[in-house]
Amino acid sequence: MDFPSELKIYISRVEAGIERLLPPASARPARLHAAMRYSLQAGGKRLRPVLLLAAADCFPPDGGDPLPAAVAIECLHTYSLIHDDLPCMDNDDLRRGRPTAHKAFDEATALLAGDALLTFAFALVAEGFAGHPALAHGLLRELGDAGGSKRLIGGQMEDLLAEKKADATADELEFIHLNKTAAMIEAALVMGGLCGGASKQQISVLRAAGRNLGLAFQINDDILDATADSATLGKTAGKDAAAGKTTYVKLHGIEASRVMAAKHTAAAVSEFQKLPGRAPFLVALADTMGRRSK
Ligand code: GRG
Repeated sequence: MDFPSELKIYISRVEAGIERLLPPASARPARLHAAMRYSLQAGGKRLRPVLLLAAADCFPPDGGDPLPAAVAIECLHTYSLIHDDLPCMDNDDLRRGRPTAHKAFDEATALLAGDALLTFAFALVAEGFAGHPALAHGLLRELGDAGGSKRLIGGQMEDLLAEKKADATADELEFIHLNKTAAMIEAALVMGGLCGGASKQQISVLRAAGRNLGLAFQINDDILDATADSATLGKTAGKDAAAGKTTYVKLHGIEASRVMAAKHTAAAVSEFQKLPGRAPFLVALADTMGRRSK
């Protein structure tokens, strides 16, 4: 398997899906649609939609196209980034190598663009899977749960609360990252499995893989925040230490954090290998993510 070429093909499918499925920038109100496209088309690794498409591809094709679900999860993820960057949250100026949405537009437009991407994600799944109501139901439930008050938004809430404390515990940190980061990665894999008609047991495998991949991803994110520069990351580096934030690096140090990330990556790989065909692309993606530099 030629991993870089396959990855490129998946990313192209996602980019084309975004271009085709999002309302045009000229749709009224043009400023809102331009802001949605600005953030969504700024690049980004497209990790979650690629995971979704690749998970679906582990199963025999059943005629349904998972692309609307892949674009939907990227819309929801992008909304969370836009809102996270707002002055009332992380107050950041740089995202995906460009000025953040509220810098390029204004705060109110950025807030609304985030809201619109969030609701659009659900509309896209409802529309894209209208011919498969049971699948649409499963996908919407997964997206709603992962993006909801107990997971993504709950993780963000606890993250904000933890910032006010001198030191968060390892348990609190794990709660934050299992929800703020791992929930959407897990949902991407599970939604892909649902599109591919995975069994309950295969869905559990995808969930376990997503949990481990999500934790590995976050630990690597903490390591990169402490070791890489803003130009490489396309977002402000060194923010965690500057804010005195509790991270894996602060709690455990760089070397122990690297070991933990490698352990979670290996656990994700061993879950992927339980899937039909041993999921070589997902295995390679997990390994590559474990060595990522941005
Ligand atoms: C505002 C509800 C709400 C949630 C915000 C996404 C988020 C939660 C916060 C951003 C800060 C952060 C470190 C989140 C953890 C998840 C994470 C590392 C997101 C960035 O994902 P990447 O690296 O970004 O996949 P790209 O730009 O490549 O898509």
